[in-house]
Amino acid sequence: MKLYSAPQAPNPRRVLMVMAEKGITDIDVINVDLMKGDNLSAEFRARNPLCKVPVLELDDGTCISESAAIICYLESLYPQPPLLGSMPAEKAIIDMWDRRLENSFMQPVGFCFQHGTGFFKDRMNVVPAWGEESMLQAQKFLPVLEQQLQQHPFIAGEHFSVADITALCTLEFARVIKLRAGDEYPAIQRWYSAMQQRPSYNA
Ligand SMILES: N[C@@H](CCC(=O)N[C@@H](CS)C(=O)NCC(=O)O)C(=O)O
Repeated sequence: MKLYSAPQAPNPRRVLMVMAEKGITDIDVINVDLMKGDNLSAEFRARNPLCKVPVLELDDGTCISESAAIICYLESLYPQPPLLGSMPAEKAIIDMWDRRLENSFMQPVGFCFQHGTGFFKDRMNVVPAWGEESMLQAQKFLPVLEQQLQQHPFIAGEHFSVADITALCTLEFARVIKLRAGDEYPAIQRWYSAMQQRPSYNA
């Protein structure tokens, strides 16, 4: 299998961290140059019509995009350690947090980056006011995360899960928009220190 990835991009990093947590070493990682627009080529578009990384290409040529879908596939192939939960309620709570993180944190951080910096202005309409609004939306999520982490060691509860990976990749990427969880968020800081100790942190 091949994983089309990009250095420093938060969504491919989610998949790379899952691979590291599960000890998956038999997937070739191919870096795509997003800045040069290699993901906009006809060849890449055939793998993902939305022209985004990550994409997992199976040995028969089937292409799976969307980080959550790729992670779900990897969890089926490599069930240990479980990152999507084992019991029905646990699975649902992990999925709930992962969706909250994608919709209410990663997406506004991404919009703020795109509309605030104009990084991809060659391929989209940049609306600076939308960037500002997205920053406010992303900021609103930090107290939600803080409250959850005051009550639990990990985002979805008592165990490390894919939700921690999505949160970490988003929080670190949020530096580009100068959004940080400062001293007013002690539980997030405690959790973040623990995340940095995991071997997958450097994936
Ligand atoms: N919903 C997708 C989002 C993928 C995405 O936005 N990827 C970014 C990198 S993190 C990308 O490929 N950007 C390149 C571009 O927009 O041209 C997922 O979960 O994988």
